[in-house]
Amino acid sequence: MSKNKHEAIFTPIGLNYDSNGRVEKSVELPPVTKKKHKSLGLSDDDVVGMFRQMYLQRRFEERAMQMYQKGKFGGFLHLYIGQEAISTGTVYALDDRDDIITAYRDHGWGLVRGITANEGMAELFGKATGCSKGKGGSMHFAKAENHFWGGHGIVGGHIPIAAGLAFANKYKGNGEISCCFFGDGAVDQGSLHETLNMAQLWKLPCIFVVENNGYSMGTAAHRHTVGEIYERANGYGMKSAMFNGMDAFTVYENMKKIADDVRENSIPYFIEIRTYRYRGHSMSDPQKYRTKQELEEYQKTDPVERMKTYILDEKILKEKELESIQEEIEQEVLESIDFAEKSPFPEPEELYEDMFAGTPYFHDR
Ligand SMILES: Cc1ncc(C[n+]2csc(CCOP(=O)(O)OP(=O)(O)O)c2C)c(N)n1
Ligand SMILES: [Mg+2]
Repeated sequence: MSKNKHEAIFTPIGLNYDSNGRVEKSVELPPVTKKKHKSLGLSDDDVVGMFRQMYLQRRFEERAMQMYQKGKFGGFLHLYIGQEAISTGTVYALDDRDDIITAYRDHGWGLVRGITANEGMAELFGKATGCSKGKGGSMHFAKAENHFWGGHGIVGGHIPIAAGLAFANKYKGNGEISCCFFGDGAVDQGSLHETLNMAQLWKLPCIFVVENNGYSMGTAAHRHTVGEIYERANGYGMKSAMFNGMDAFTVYENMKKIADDVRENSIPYFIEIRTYRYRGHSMSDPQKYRTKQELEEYQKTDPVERMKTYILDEKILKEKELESIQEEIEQEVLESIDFAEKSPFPEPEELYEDMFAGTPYFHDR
């Protein structure tokens, strides 16, 4: 049977090569900033701190993956590997008291917002010493005292909560803003559009950020959504931006400017940050929907390697010093595995604690 045009478009798998033999990519990355760290207002220490953070997120997840494969814990495990410049650049651009909320690809966000490797690994292992007392697992990292509100499993489900956080901040007049991260797979969920409408109507100081990593499970972004994602904002008269998420400086530069605007003028903002996830959607993904060549194309722009090269080129640290930081982080992660293994599971009674169901409203009826 001859293939017609439509069959080619709707092929269930296989983003291969286009007719010119080029690797067909699921998302196009815009250029990165040309500015150096000092002109962005970052000190040498900030740059080293950013590297530390990205490397911690990377090694934590690589080890978590090994532990999962060894059967040390079960459930889902969605890795953030490849996207670390977004969490890192953002947290450096925001104030520590600004609220952050994200979806289930949340380990990197938790770590950069102060969850320790111990607390994170213990949470994966389901132990009582975990950041959510072992009752949340991979998808529900949280640290409310650091204004990190999790870790949410329902696609688009946390977007209205971000508006609620922004509403609370505006109501209290505390000058804090909220920042909500979700995937390209969430952009057509009704919850996003209902929230954008209210956010614009009430001028809520909230930044809505799509981490467009090219895929929603196994479906490439350009096969599951029409038009340009950041242009969704136009329908609501909301300000928008789109930029490269494989470079921490680019994320920092843009997020800082946007956060200042949102804070100063109490307005919402809609952003698409383009990035790429190196690993499968979750651990059970055979990744038949993409080619090895496509993955390799993006790995050439790896955020961790890019930062390492920058630090050496700018002579911020010597190679030996960088290596010892890496070694330190490696140890921190290995120790977290030990900590998680030795920690106790929560007691059965703890199942009834930290529950939202205990409101008088439900009990009295
Ligand atoms: C409402 C809802 N529908 C479907 C799912 C199943 N599901 C889990 S993750 C996912 C894909 C989301 O992709 P994206 O938003 O791009 O995030 P990414 O995994 O790329 O970070 C889907 C469909 C879900 N969790 N919630
Ligand atoms: Mg995605």
